Amino acid sequence: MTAMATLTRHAPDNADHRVVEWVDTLARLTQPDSIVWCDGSADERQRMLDESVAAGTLIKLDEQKRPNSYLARSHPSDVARVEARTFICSEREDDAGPTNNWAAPAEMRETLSGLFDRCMRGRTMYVVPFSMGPVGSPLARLGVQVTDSPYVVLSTGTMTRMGADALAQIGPDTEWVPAVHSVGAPLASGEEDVVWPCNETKYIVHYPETREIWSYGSAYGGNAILAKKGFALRIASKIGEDEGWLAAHMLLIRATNPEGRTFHVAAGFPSACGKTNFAMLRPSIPGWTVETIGDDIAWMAPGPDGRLRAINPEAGFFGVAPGTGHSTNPTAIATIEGDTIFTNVALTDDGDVWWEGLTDDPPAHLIDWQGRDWTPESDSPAAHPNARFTVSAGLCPTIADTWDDPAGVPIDAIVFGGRRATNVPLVAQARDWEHGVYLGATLASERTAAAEGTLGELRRDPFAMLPFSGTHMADHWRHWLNVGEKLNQTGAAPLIFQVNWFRRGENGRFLWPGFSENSRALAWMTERLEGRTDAAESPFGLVPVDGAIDYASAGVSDEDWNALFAIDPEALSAEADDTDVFLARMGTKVPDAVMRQHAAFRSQL
Ligand code: OXD
Ligand code: MN
Repeated sequence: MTAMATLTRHAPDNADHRVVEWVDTLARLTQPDSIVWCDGSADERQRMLDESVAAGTLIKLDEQKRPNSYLARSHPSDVARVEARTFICSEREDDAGPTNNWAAPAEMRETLSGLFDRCMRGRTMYVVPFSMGPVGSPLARLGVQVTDSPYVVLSTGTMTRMGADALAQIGPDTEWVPAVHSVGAPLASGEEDVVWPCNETKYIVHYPETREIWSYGSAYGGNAILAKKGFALRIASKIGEDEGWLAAHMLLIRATNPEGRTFHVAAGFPSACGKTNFAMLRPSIPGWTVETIGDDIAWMAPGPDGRLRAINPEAGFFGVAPGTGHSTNPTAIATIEGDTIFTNVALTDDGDVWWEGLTDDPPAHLIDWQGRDWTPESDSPAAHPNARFTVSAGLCPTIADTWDDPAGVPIDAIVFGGRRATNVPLVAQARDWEHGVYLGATLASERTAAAEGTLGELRRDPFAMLPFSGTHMADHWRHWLNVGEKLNQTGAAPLIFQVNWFRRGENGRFLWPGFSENSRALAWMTERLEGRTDAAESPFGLVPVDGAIDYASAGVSDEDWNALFAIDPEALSAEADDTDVFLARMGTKVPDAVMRQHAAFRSQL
C-alpha cells in the first residue's frame, strides 16, 4: 500500500468518490503528514480546542467568567481581509469587471500549483464538509474545504453546518464547491510551530465558472473561512446569476408590530456600518419586537408562491468586537457570554476579554491583542480594531424561531444603507424595483467627514458587494433587474428602501441617535408596506410625510428632523456628477434602466 493510500483510508465509507479523489490529489500536491476527515461532532471539537490550547493558538478564558470560550491572537500581519490579494479568475476579464482584481485562470493555476506544492508538510490536512443553509434545504448548497489550520476548522464549525451530515448530502450528482486553504507555512522535520502560522504571500482566489476557491497565506476571517465571503458571496453571486437567485451581503430580521403582524426585512450595508447592531435591534417603540435571522449574508430566491424567500446560509456570527458594548448592542453581549472564540481582543487580569467600547471605562490593566501589557495610558488600542467574536447564531437571545427554516422566510422589504454625512435622508422608499436597484447600485459611504453643505469623498459600495461580487458589478445589477421583473409578474416584489443613520449637522454632530431609535424608520417601512401612511416625493424617492415618524420621542428636535431630509441642490448636483464618473467607470455593461434612473435623479435637482 502506498503512503497516500494509507492517508485516504480515513475517508468515511459514504464519502463521494469525487470528494475522495479531490482530497487525494490535494494531498499529493501539498503533502501533509496526516489527513483528518471532520465529522462535526462535539467530541471532535473539544479535542481540537484542547489541541489548540496545547499548541498555544488558543488561550482558555476563565471558566466562570466566560465558559467554554477561548482567545486567539493572530500574527500582527494577518488581521483582516486582504482585498488587494483577492482575485476573481473568470475566463474573461470582462466577467470580473472593473471592481475586481482579475487574473487569467491558467496563469493563476500555475502560480498556485507552485505555492501549494508541499505547503502542508509537517501539518495535518483537515477535510471539512459543510452545508450553507439548513442541511437538506432546497436553498442550501454544499462545499468541502481542506485546510491545514485547526483554527479555521473550529471557525468553520461555528459558521456553517459542518461535518458528517453535510458530507452525506453529497452524492454522485450533487454540486459542491471545493475550497482549498493553506496557511502556507510547512514545517521541516523537528521544526517547532508558531502560534499563528501564516505567510507574507497571500492569495485569495475564486474561479467563478468552475465554482472553486483557493486561499493561501492567511488564517484570518474571510481570507480563510472560505464558506463565508468566498463561497456564500463571491461564488454564490455567480451561481445565483446562472440560476436566477440572489446572493446578497445582507442581514435578515423579522419585525413584529403591536398588532402581531410580522415583516421580514433584508438589509445591505457596507462593512462597518452597524450591521450587527441592526440585526439585533432592540426597538425603542413600545409593542414592537425585532428578531434576528442573519447578521451578514442572505440567499434569496423566488419561491413557489412567487415571493422572494430568503435563508441565512451561515450558522454563526463572525462579528466585530470593538464598538460592541452593553449600551450599544446588549443582545450581542448576551450572545457571547460563553461558547465563543475571540480573536485579537484584549485579555483581562482575571481571564476574561475586553475591547474598546465594551464598557465605558477600560480596566486599569490588560494584556493587549499582541500579548503586551496595556494600561489606559497606552497609545495603541487594547483590541485590534478588526478583533472578532465567533459564536453560534443559535446562542443569540433574539434569534427567530424560523431562522433555520429550510423553506426560508418571505421577504417584504429590502433596505440599502451607507454611512453618509450629507445628502442621503434618514429613510426613503424607492419608487419601484428599478429605482431600488439604482439606489443599491449607487450606494456609497463618505470617506471623510464633510464640512456642512459639501460632499465628502464618496466610497462607492454598490449593493454593499464591492469586495464580494464574483461577477462584473454591472452584470450583478442586470441580474437584480431580471429577478425583480420576475417577482413583479406576480406582484410580489418586496419594496426597496434606503436608510442613512449617519447624517451630520454642524460640527460633525450626528443628527439621529441611531441604535434602538432606528426602529422608527423600520416601523415606517412596514406602514408603507401596509399602505397605512402616505409619503412625499423627494429626489431619493418617497419620504415620510409630517407626523409619520415620532422623532420627538427619539429626542430629535424639529430642526434636526428637517436637516435629516434637507435637500441641498448644489451638493446633490456634485453627487450626481460623482455618479456619472462612477457609472462611466463601470463601462458599457451598465443596464439602460440604471442610466435612466440616474437621468431621472438629475432631472429632479
Ligand atoms: C464582514 C465584512 O466581515 O463585511 O462581514 O467585512
Ligand atoms: Mn459582511
